[in-house]
Amino acid sequence: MGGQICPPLIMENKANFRSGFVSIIGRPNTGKSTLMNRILGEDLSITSPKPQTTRYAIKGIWNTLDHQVIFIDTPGYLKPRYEMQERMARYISESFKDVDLLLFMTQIQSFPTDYDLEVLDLIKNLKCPVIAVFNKIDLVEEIDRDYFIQKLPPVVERSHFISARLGIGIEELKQSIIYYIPYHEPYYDEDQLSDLPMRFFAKELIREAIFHLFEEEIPYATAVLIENYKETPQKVIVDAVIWVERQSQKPIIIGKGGANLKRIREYAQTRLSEFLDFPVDIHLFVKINPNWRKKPLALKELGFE
Ligand SMILES: Nc1nc2c(ncn2[C@@H]2O[C@H](COP(=O)(O)OP(=O)(O)OP(=O)(O)O)[C@@H](O)[C@H]2O)c(=O)[nH]1
Ligand SMILES: [Mg+2]
Repeated sequence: MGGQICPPLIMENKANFRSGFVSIIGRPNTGKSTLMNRILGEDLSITSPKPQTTRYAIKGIWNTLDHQVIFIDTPGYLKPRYEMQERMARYISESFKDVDLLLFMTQIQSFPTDYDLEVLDLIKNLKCPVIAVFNKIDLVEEIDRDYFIQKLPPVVERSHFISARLGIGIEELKQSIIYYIPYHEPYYDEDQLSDLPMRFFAKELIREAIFHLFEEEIPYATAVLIENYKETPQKVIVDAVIWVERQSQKPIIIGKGGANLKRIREYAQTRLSEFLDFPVDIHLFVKINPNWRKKPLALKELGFE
């Protein structure tokens, strides 16, 4: 291992190959993760109707014979209120660096909000090209495209009007994205969908279950840690701990006779085994970690450096 993998013949064939990085940014809940999943054709990044579903910058890799585009799906930008949000904000600005293209994502039915304007202000002096993506066009009757386009700063080179959920306008957007990707050999293995390990997806699917099954504060007050991820010939075994912030949240997560915990487990188990195409057993434990969102050590354990 560790030697040169590509023989020269393959490199020659790849003279016209394009590869590069695209960051998707925008306020929470506009459909960034839905768009990335739509382009990849896989539910890689978790989505939910609640804002701030994505907590980490998630790389998704779109491979074809001619190109490899690495998307960075970022958490929706919010003003930092907690230590965690501050780290998320840092993540987002990190994700602007060294990308070949930025997708500024918003939703058409409420553009521009103050958040949109803040994000646009953040990127107005960037060196890399920016495409504006107006999502959720399925929710409006008519679109006066010029009205929206004239509100964008000059750094935005193109605009697309799409529905990530219904798959409208996606082909044209893909073409625009490729236009900005430079000629370069692939950065990752071409059969790879992400740079993240499987235990990360296990964790994210448990979080997605919590986002879908609980209202209000609970999804934001919980974190998931994978303590053990084991692949056996028969199945994958995952032991995960769900952190809650307060004593009172523990019975809510567990539910009557363990009913809620069972629903989380079944949801995540089904999704993960679909994703892996392999049987999965998930075991869940609930622990109280008071105010973990404000604790640097706890956040470090969750992977927020
Ligand atoms: N009607 C409609 N809903 C959409 C569309 N795209 C996404 N959604 C919904 O919008 C909600 C938010 O989508 P996400 O993809 O999680 O949004 P996000 O921008 O990644 O959100 P954060 O990770 O919280 O920043 C989900 O309920 C999606 O199903 C669309 O084109 N039309
Ligand atoms: Mg997201």
